[in-house]
Amino acid sequence: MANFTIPKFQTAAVVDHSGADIRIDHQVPVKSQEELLPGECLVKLDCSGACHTDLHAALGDWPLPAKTPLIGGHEGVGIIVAIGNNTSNSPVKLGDRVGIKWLADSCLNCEDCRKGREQNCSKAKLSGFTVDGTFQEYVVSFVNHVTPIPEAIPSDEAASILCAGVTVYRAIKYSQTSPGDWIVLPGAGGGLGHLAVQYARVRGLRVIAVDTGEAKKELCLKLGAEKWIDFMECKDIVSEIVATTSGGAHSAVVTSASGAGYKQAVDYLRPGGTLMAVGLPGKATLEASIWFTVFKSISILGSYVGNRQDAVEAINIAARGQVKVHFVTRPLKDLEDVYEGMKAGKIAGRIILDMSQK
Ligand code: 8ID
Ligand code: ZN
Repeated sequence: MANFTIPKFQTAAVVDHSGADIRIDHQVPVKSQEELLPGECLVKLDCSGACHTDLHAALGDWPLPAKTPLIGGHEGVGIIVAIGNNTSNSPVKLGDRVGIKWLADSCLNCEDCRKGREQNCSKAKLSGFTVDGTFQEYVVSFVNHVTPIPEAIPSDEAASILCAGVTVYRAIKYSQTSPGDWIVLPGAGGGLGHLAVQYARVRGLRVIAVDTGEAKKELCLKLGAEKWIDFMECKDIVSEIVATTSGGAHSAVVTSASGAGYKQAVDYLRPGGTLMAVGLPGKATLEASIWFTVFKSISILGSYVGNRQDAVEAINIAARGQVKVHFVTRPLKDLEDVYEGMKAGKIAGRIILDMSQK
């Protein structure tokens, strides 16, 4: 059996209270093997993606508060170096390379879990929100929910599939679309959005990417979007989409981090169209004409990360090379600066934090 040396202390990026700057702490305790509870595993992380959700958690701008002090992060990949004593029927073993997702754990026995909506389990533990996440060298996670990473995909390429990828994969899966249909992606140049462009193409959908700036435009068109709309420049997004799609899009998957991305979605969908709400602005409300929602038979659905099966499906598509995360690698200590870039909307694709560069 593999034997790993586990240090007593490690480096982590800590948020002391909501709205505080990131503090890099080199003396954060690491749980020893004996301290792990049954079902828990310790993962030595190679890297972690930085999701806009981590920024919401650090700012405390959601209706639900995160734990504090908080170690954020929920797109981690690493090796299992310890498993709690008395863990039974573990689907993973020491030395396995696994991914850590937003949904760190769920009970697997309640109605939500049994129906495959594990993310809605009332006992769910959330990485980087209700339990410490992947912005540290060693994270405690749970054997039943970590995702085995196929050999074909390197850790840095796999990381953002674990939140951004899974989330948009599932949203598109339930978007009630068929090959050849039009899908609008507000937020297309961001972390979730640029993967949505690719998962949509894998399903044979025709993509209208909505976002802003040259870098995001170039990225979206390179990834297979058929049409680009800059939301800062376009005067009439509804007419533009209705004209391009000869009568309205079949679906919109909104991954914008602001409420503005949701505006007009019901207006540019064709009858029978589906709005998938994914982006999570904390205080915005969805304004839609009830009359036209009914008259056009529009579906409005919330889509929240994915279950274990969605994760396996999303990572397998990426491991086959059909979807690729566009990313820049930075050291963990740059996290505060990464958040500044995210606030300013300057990041096309994702930033991956390399845990070996402290
Ligand atoms: O399970 C879920 N539903 C889930 C999972 C993971 C993340 C939801 N999220 C949420 C995040 O909490 C965040 O609110 O999805 C949102 C997007 O996360 P992200 O992709 O990690 O954020 P980003 O990389 O900053 O991308 C957001 C993009 O939205 C664009 C920005 O320019 C950026 O490229 N955008 C904005 I802000 N306003 C827009 C608008 N009006 C817009 N694009 C089009 N129209
Ligand atoms: Zn996320």
